[in-house]
Amino acid sequence: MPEPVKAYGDTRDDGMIQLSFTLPVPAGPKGLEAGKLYAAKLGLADIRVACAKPAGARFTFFVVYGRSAVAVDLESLAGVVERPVSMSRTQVDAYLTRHLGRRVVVVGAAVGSDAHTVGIDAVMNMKGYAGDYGLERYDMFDAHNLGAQVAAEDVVRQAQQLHADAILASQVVTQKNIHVMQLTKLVDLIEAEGLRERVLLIAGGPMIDEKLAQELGYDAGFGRGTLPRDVATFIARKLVERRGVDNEA
Ligand code: B12
Repeated sequence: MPEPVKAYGDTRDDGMIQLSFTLPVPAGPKGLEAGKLYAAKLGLADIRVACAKPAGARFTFFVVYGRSAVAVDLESLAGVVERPVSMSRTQVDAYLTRHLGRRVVVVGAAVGSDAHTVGIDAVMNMKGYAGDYGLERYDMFDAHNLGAQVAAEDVVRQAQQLHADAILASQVVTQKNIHVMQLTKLVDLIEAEGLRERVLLIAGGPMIDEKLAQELGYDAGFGRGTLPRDVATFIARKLVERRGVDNEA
């Protein structure tokens, strides 16, 4: 049985971690002790303060190094889905050409009130993100980026008109659970229109993860740091897998 996992600083399992925080106390000897005490109450031992700098007149910013006894049991994460390594753009194009034999239609938007375009653009636009080209650049994707603040009804209408294989819904703002409401509205509409079995439904945004996406009835959720190739690979594999099932049926 695998050993529980602890943080690694200098030697394996030493539990050393570094964290930063700000306290509403002026920088100075009392502020420094307040920072150490705070770190101790968080459960750290062998505390060393690497930085205790004023952040304005009444606040102190701390960087603290210390030992944590906390360990994580990987066995408890058995239900978490590991995604296989993503294919490159050329590999995805070749895979789709070979196994699907047609272009994949994708419709994406920042849905509802969300005005943040950068995330959905990063995945879909030609230039892509972090050196990874977006879906528009793939030969085998027909990508339609509808932009931001697109009503769920319009996303569904476009998806129907274009016979979309996949819908990409971006949600960046999570205040008052607005993302949950907007993603739920979209999935409800798709189900009401009888489209759910026909489209892959993918949610994304910095606070979105696989667990939340699945709970809301989506096929996948992609969070911070997602590359276009991750999304392209998921869509390609899933569509080919579904086609295999259809052919067998
Ligand atoms: C730029 C920005 C804006 C710009 C947006 C301009 C634009 N055209 O997009 C403007 C000024 C308009 C703006 C407005 C607001 N913003 Co703003 N904004 C930001 C900021 C600084 C950067 C966001 C960004 O571009 N990130 C870069 C992209 C590449 O990252 P990403 O979105 O995470 O996308 C990646 C992944 O998440 C994923 N992904 C994202 N979407 C999707 C979709 C799919 C399908 C997939 C597969 C993957 C995927 O892939 C991407 C690439 O890896 C963030 C703070 C921050 N540093 O993150 C705040 C932030 C997102 N904004 C915030 C807020 C609160 C607002 C406002 C509500 C402020 C206000 N009170 O008016 C408004 C919202 C207006 C609205 N109706 O939505 C908060 C959100 C807090 C929360 N969780 O609710 C943040 C976090 C700032 C903060 N710390 O408070 N904002």
